Amino acid sequence: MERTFLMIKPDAVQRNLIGEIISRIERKGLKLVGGKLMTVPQSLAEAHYAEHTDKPFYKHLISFITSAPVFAMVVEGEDAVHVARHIIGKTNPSEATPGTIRGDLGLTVGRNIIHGSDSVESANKEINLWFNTEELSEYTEPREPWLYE
Ligand code: DAT
Ligand code: MG
Repeated sequence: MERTFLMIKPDAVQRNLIGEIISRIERKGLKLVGGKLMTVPQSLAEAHYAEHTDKPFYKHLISFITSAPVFAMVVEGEDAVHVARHIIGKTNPSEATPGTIRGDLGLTVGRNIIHGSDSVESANKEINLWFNTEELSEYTEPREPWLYE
């Protein structure tokens, strides 16, 4: 089983879309193993988006992500990193396919609803950055035999 890091961004929290988004993740079959509403400290925002330091949108990105609470999550499932990115959709919501989270709920790249780790390597890094091990739960769901062969 694979784990990935997801973060519902301030725009979606302010638009009361937490329930809608978690519902999609649950219905897909991914298992929530950690979740918390939090205001992101500057240092965490900078560490999380370190790869984008040199981008022209970096400053806006940091001020946006620290502007209001986010809902951070760890989800688990077969191929979870890829599956989550797939249901999230393309970075720019205006190009994201309808049916995806960004395609259905977003309009612009600077307000694109949710973050999802882009590889197993970054998922592991991001999970460690955002969560302590005691904040993550290991448990079995009764639906599992109906999700996996
Ligand atoms: P993703 O979030 O799909 O992994 P990314 O890692 O390339 O996309 O960029 C991180 C975030 O930065 C993205 O979710 C929104 C913002 N961003 C990316 N490209 C942008 C652009 N051209 N203008 C404004 N913001 C941008
Ligand atoms: Mg990214």
